Amino acid sequence: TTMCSNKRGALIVVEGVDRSGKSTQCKKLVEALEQANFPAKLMTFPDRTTLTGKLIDDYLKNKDCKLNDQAIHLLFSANRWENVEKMKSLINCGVTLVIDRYSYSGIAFSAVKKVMNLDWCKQPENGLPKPDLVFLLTISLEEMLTRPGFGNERYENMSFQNNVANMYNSLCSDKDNWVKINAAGSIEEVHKKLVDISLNTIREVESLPLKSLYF
Ligand code: ADP
Ligand code: 2DT
Ligand code: MG
Repeated sequence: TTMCSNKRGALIVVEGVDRSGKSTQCKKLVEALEQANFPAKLMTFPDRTTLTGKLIDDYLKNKDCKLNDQAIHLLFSANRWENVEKMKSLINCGVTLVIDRYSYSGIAFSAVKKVMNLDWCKQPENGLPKPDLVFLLTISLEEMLTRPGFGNERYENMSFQNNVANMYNSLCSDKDNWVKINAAGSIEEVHKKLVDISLNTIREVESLPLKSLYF
């Protein structure tokens, strides 16, 4: 086994609707943490590079792909499960993972379809590494429309995103490891908040065991 740091890294997730700034902020957060001498790595879900990720990519791009709502839900979850060993070994070696979308995207995007109930959507996520901190970037749909527009992927439309925003809010309620951030501020304003809160969490959890997610 490889020798690694006695302090573990934190598992930090960034969630939010389309164009709330997740990808921009995740990248800047990793850079800032590394600058501050905290090893950090960016991860993104879906991880489109793996076998399940390629199926998911086809699905999101509306390619000829016959996956039903249940099957794609489980593939998104499998796409996280196949990364668990990698995630745990990085965290246990002291690397903070900053993750662009995680189980909450999985639950929210599937549950709003009203095909499977919320509880069904949560089940495959049980047992995954539990985030120490979840940032929910909030933005009004009007503000979101001022940013560069929807692409051609599935789910990129206003009514779907509005339902997802409501679902995120209900997933967030009374969870102490969630922090809502007003994402309408400038990129730098939002970034400063994320860095401050992340550094506190990294210090808080460095000697605590990584938990598992249970809904
Ligand atoms: P997401 O990953 O949540 O979809 P992105 O980080 O890709 O969002 O940002 C979407 C677009 O909005 C990009 O063009 C980005 O440059 C811009 N953007 C991100 N954050 C802000 C901000 N705070 N203010 C204005 N524009 C922003
Ligand atoms: P972006 O690459 O723009 O983030 O879009 N999604 C994501 C799900 O439906 N389930 C999931 O488990 C995850 C992680 C959200 C990715 C799209 O995939 C959706 C938008
Ligand atoms: Mg993004």
